[in-house]
Order: sequence, then structure tokens, then C-alpha cells
Amino acid sequence: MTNTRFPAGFIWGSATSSYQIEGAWNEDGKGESIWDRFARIPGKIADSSTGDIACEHYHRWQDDIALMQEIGLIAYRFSAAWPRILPEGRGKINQPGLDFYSRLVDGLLGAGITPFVTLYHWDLPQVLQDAGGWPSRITSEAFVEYADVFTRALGDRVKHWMTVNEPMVSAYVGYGVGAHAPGHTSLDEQLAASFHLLLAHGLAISVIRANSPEAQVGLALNLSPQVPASHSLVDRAAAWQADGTHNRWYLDPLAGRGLPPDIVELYDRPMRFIQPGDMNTIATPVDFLGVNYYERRIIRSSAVPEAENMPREVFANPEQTEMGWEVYADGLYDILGRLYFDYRFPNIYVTENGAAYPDRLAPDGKVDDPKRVAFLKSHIESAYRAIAAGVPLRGYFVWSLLDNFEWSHGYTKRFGLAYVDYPTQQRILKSSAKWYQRVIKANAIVD
Ligand code: IFM
Repeated sequence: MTNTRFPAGFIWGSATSSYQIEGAWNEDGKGESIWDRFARIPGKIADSSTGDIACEHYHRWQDDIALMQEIGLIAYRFSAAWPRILPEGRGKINQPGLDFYSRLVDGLLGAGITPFVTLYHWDLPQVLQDAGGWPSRITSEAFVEYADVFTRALGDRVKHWMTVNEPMVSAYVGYGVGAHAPGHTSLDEQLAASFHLLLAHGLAISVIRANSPEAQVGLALNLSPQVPASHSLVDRAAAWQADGTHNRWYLDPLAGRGLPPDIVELYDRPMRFIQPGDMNTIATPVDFLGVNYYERRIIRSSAVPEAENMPREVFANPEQTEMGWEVYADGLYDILGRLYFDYRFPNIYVTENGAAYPDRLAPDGKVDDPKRVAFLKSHIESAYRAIAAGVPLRGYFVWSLLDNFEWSHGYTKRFGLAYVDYPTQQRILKSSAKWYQRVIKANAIVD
């Protein structure tokens, strides 16, 4: 593509989350989170690791801000650890926890970097899980208390807030499939959790706005196009269903359309957790929607034997990231268009996009990651095309600033712009970081 200058003021950033980078899991009064507990269960994490130390960001945050400055980031998206602020989930405030984030925010602002803060990126206080976790409405109410405490302390300086990150993953992988904390496998819990995460989001919006005047408030959803593998009607039906469980289950209520009726029918559950007024609370208009985009999914129905289904017409791009996810940049273009032209979200950010590749630290001390450069470039081109088509895309955040704890994969997957040499905690900017630095400087796609 030629002449790809982005609009003035476009926000180029990078993202992380608390449990994945902070370490210091029990320091300065922090309470236990569900990930502190879950990662210790034998067999749950690929390399038997935990986030106890992670990238030691809790102690190295100043170096990490210097790294961001070197890349030239305009914004940095991070999450706060709820158990650092309220070790018992609610009630007693742990001041050293608040002080940490206050110092981090001041450091960012001093470096000219705009903080984008996510309140919940999966590290629920264990005490709240013991009291029922996200399947219980009490957790939504506790979240509002946490949001109030946190935004009262930082709302004067932070002006971009996300309530929850990827509620689908929290609910489905944490309570339905059991591969994430707390490791439960119950459809009923999954559905209640998904609802209470959205409710927590909706309930917190007015509190955040009151504490942080002129702030923009939104949330981050992980969205993937669910594409039928052929024109057969069974494939179409399966893809529409996957779109319903993964995308519309979250988008529709947020956009005021209620829960998608076809999926309510599919689950065939009473959904007694929904109370009068809840759907309106969830539909409180947001200032922006964040989209975390990684892959497209091609859906083949199992409703009929393979031989009776039409031949596949949509084949996956054979190129995959180390996560086994298809590299498909046009999917980002499709999603961005849908969020605006169908759902009409007023402002959109790509709050995460990136790829894991098996990066190696070469003897010359460099980390060359051409596949990540190609991945980012193709996706930023999709973002550019979406803006050209009229989508109000305001910013783009690379996942992630640092290699970090990739949940059930532990430290075996590297998503960072900076390579982390875990034994020494040295950070080394990969060639993708240097390429991104040039993109930011030019405010345009560069070779
Ligand atoms: O590392 C995660 C992040 O925590 C949430 N979004 C997807 C990333 C890559 O799997």
C-alpha cells in the first residue's frame, strides 16, 4: 500500500496485563488471585510455571516506561490487579497497591505516554471466587466497589478506562472449558459468569464517569469472524451459531439488542440470574469499544457426515502463528466494519493485536522477528483500510509490550515487542519493535 498516513492524533500503543507481567504476587499486602491459585495446580500450565515473578514489572516499571519511550509509544494499555487494591475483594483498601499504580500513571504521564487502564483482566481475588466467583451476582457488585476505589484514586489522571477484558474468555475458558482459572467446567456457571461480567461492566460505567470527569469508558472484547467452510446450509448454520456464542452473546446486549434469541434457545436454560433492568444497565452507551483481534475461525458443521457436506470452499491460510491461529488480516477489516456499520459503536480501538513466534536471542544479542513484522504490517493495513472506509478507529495497541506469562502456555509463547530473557530479566527490543517505532514516527505504514 502507498500513502498510508493515519489521521492526526491516531493513538499507537502497546498492551499488557497485571498477572502476565507484574510478578510480586504476594508483596506489599497483595491478596491471592484465582490465577495465583490455579497456576499452582499440577498440570494446568504447560511449563509448570506461575506468574509469581513473571517480568518483575512491579519492580522494573521505570525501566519498562523507558522501553516504551524508546519505541515511541503514544499510549500504554495495562490492567490493575484487583487483589492488590482490595486483598479481600471488597472492604479494606491496600494503600501500597494503589500507590504502585499511582506511581506508574505519574511515570507514564511524565514520559508523555497516555495510560489506558483495564480494571479487570482475569485476576479475580480468590476470596471472591470462594464466595461464588463470576457466576454469582455478588461479584458484579464487588467489582463496582473496586472500580469506585480505583477510579477515585486515579480518575484525575487516567482518562481512558476499560472495565473488563474479554469476558468471553473469562466465562467460557474459565468456567466452561476449565483451561483458565478457576478451572470449572459447567455451562450453567459459564452463562451466569458471562452475564455478570457484562453486568459488572454496565454497573461500573456511571461510577467511573463520576470519578473521572471527561473520561472515555469502554471495554475490550475478543472478536473473530466465524466463517462457514462452504455454502452448505449446515456450515452456515454452524458458523452463525459460533458467531452467536462467541460474538453476538456480548455485542448484542452491549448494543441494546438483548441476548441473541437463537443462542438463548440453543442453551435452553432458565437464565434466572437476569433481573429486571439488567439489560438496560448492560446497554449503557460506551464511549468506545475495544477489539482484541487475533484470528479468523472457519466453521465446518458436524451435523452431517463429512461426505454428505458440500466440499470446502473456504480454506484456512496455511500460515499460522505459534499459537496455531490462522494469520488472516482481512478478518480485522471485516470485524471493524461490522462494529461500526452494523453495531454503530461511536469510537473503536484495536486494544490487542499481535502474534506469538518462537523468537531466539542471537549470539550478537539481537532478536530478529520478520514474521511478527509481516503480521503487524498486514493487520495495520487492514486497520488503515477500515478507517478509509469510514470506521471511527482511534488507535491500535500491539499485544504485547513484553514477552510474558501466556496463561495456560506459561512462558512458552512469546508475543512481545521486547524479548524478555527471564533468567536475567533483560529486555531486548526485537526488530518488530524497531519497525513499529518507525510506523509511529511516520504515523504511516512503513516497509
Ligand atoms: O495474552 C492474551 C491476553 O491476556 C488476552 N488476549 C489474548 C492474548 C494472547 O493470547
